Amino acid sequence: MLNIVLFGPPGAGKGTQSAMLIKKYDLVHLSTGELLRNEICQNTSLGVEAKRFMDAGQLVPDDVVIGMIENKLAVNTNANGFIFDGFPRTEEQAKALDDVLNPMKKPITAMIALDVPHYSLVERLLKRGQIEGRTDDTEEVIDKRITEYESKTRKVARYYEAQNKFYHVDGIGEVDKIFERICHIIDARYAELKQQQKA
Ligand code: B4P
Repeated sequence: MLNIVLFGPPGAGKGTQSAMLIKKYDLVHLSTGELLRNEICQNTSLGVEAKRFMDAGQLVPDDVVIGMIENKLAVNTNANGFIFDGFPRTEEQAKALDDVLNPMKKPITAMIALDVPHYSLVERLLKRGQIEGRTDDTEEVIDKRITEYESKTRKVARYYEAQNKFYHVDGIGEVDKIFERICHIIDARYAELKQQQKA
């Protein structure tokens, strides 16, 4: 089973790469951003609450996001594995994820971070804002989202580093090239785990 956490600041390309990875490895895509936007579209009470935070560039409270992920894991018990896109974004979320996966003997395989400099993030997100009209892709909100990432999310990498599961790739360049870099890490990690199982 492959359980991959795709990590990086807003606009790093997590969603873009996840869409390709789920096809290649036959995994289930769990994007908390997408799940939250679906709730907003359907005007649910969860969506109304989440929108306030998202439009302010803030993280949605942990209990809301953790509950959503637990529900999705519970209805996908036969999956080959998952791509966690945009989750976990806090240490509490990372611990909650381990608390669900470890007892099932389906631990996180690797966290792969996409390294993208600040100016490229802003450029990409402003461009997406013009094309898709996402209300959180405005200059002011993008700044807040990146600040929120630096203060609350970046440290999640250390959580996986402590478990020897942290990897990172250059997230600049053609989408296909970045995809190759990520696949290289996943394939090597998978082979390593297979060796360990045999030993
Ligand atoms: P997300 O939906 O996760 O959005 P994201 O971080 O902006 O995007 P991502 O990194 O996936 O970038 P993408 O591939 O789209 O989060 C939105 C909000 O939801 C958060 O701010 C927060 O409020 C809330 N939220 C979500 N999860 C949460 C959690 N766990 N806890 C609390 N709150 C949570 O790429 C961006 C753009 O770059 C695209 O237009 C793409 O086409 C372009 N691009 C991608 N790769 C490129 C490349 N190689 N070169 C050039 N452009 C590229």
